[in-house]
This record gives sequence, structure tokens and C-alpha cells, in this order.
Amino acid sequence: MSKERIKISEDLYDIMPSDYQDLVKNATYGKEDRGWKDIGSSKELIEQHSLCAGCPESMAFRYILASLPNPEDTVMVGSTGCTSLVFPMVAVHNIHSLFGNQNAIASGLKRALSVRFPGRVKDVVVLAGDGVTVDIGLDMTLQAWFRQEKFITICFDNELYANTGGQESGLMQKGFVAKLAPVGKLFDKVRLPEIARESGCHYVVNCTVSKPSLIEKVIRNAVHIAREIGPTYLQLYTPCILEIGKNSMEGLQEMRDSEKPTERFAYKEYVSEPAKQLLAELAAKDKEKKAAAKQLASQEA
Ligand SMILES: Cc1ncc(C[n+]2csc(CCOP(=O)(O)OP(=O)(O)O)c2C)c(N)n1
Ligand code: SF4
Ligand SMILES: [Mg+2]
Repeated sequence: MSKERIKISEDLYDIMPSDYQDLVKNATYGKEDRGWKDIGSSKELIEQHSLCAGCPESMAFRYILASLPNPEDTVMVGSTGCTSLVFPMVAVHNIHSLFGNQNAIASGLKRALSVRFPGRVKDVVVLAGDGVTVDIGLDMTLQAWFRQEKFITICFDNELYANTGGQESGLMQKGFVAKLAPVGKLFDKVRLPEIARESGCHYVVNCTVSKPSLIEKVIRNAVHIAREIGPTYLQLYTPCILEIGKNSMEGLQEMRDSEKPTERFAYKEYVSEPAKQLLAELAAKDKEKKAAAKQLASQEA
């Protein structure tokens, strides 16, 4: 991993936008232990966005982009919705897919990348809303899991179609009334994490994005497991503050309230047996590395 692929030719340096220069100088591409703590002290892979002020999707993007283990060799696949407003500002290769097709596009992409770059690690990350994941794209989502495609699916679950003004989604809560769903949802939230587990995902997490350290952990796990074993799925609550009538400062509290043990976003995790073994091996290697670094430091002191 390195910045080799984004470095600027000396002759062109002066005319490159300052944001790009900053990216080459101060972004954490290539840093082995990159994570959420780099936010604030390095150039982020997202600088601006056109989401509503205070939208938790923006926090989610920042934590995820700071935590991807291999951003310079990652391709993200998005689809239409509020998330798609953000992708043009993201400094990771990304593809916009036709509504609902994101997991089909990612399947072909992952396979093509393995053929085109044999021996090089290439991560594919789908990131899309609940409407596009569970309603219109459910077929493609499930078929990718059944085929054991080796990429990550992240759903930003805001429990409705936010970008088109608030229609009902399969992940909406029972009884919820939205601007363009005035009757109220008649049945319970579809249990997509359970469906993901039963459809062959090796790592499934359901949580909010209130804690950056947790998001860092689940992103790293999901990437490593998808790389080595098979599909992984993260369902992250990113409430649409606009549609639930909260102001820009209230998104974090909404997530904290919704992750209490009896609530629908209480932390839930499933890890398959092969994935558990992989995580144990990675943890052991990490421990060894830290011990070696500590020993070196004590010798130098
Ligand atoms: C084929 C197709 N059907 C419908 C739409 C209209 N459309 C655009 S965004 C959207 C809702 C997206 O909802 P969700 O996936 O939950 O994302 P959110 O906006 O909530 O983040 C819909 C239905 C479209 N762009 N293309
Ligand atoms: S409409 Fe909702 S989900 Fe979309 S940017 Fe605004 S607050 Fe976020
Ligand atoms: Mg949505």
C-alpha cells in the first residue's frame, strides 16, 4: 500500500487544486493502522458533502472512509439516494449503479479486479440506502450473498426513502408515518440482518454510527472477512433527521436512544465459524506485531 498511484508529477504540482495537493501530502493512504483517530490530524478522504446539516450519514461516511484498511485499492459501489450525493466528494474510486443493481455491479467488478490484478488485494464495498438495498435491490443483494461474492454490503438504514421525500421502506418501523407514507407502516421492520445470516453472509452487524471506534472495528472486520472468506453485511442506523423532525444537533442522541438494549438498533453481531477463526488469526498477528514494536522501543530507549 502506498501513495504511488496518486502522487503528482513535479511539472504539474503547482496547477493542481490545493485539496489534491493536501490529499497527497496529508491523507492516510498506505498507513497500516489508519482509523477514526486520524480524523482531525490528517486530510480526510471526504472533504465536503451536500447532505442536510447534521445528517448522520455524513458521520458514517467519515468514520468508514477513515477506517477502510486499503482505500487506494478499494472501489466503492453506490446507488441513487442521499448517499449518492456524497460519492462525488469521496477520494476513493467509486461507481454509481442503476437503482437496485449495486450488488450485481459489485459482483462483476470484484471478479474482474481479481482477473485484472492477480495477486493484488482489491476490496469492493457496496454502500447504499435501505430502499435500494431491501426493496428494489433485494434480488441482487440476496443473489450476491447466495453466490458467496467476496465483497462488503453496507446499508445506511434511515428507515425510509429520504431522497425522494419520505416513502415507506421495508426497513421502516411498524406504525411509522412519513410525509409520503401517511397511512403508517402496517408491518414490522424486515429483519435483514437475520436474512443476511441465513443467506450466507459470514459477518453481519446491526448498529448505529454513534461510536467511531465501533465503526472502525466492524469495517475492518467486514473488509478482512469479505477478502478472505465471503460476503459480509453491515446495517448502520443513520437516521434521517429531516424526516423524523429532529434538528441538526439531535442526530447523535437519536442514535444513542435507538441503540439501547431493548431498541431496534441494539448492537447485534453474527460471525460464522471460518470468520471467527480468521479474526482470531488476525488478532494474534496484531498482538505479535505490537509486542515486537514494544521490544524494539525498549531496546532503543
Ligand atoms: C430505477 C429507479 N427507481 C426509482 C428511483 C427514484 N429514487 C431515487 S432515490 C430513491 C429512494 C432511495 O431511498 P434509500 O435507498 O433508502 O436511500 P436514502 O435516500 O434514504 O438515503 C428513489 C426511489 C430511481 N432513481 N431509479
Ligand atoms: S434527507 Fe435525511 S438522509 Fe437525506 S441528507 Fe437530509 S437528513 Fe440526511
Ligand atoms: Mg433510506
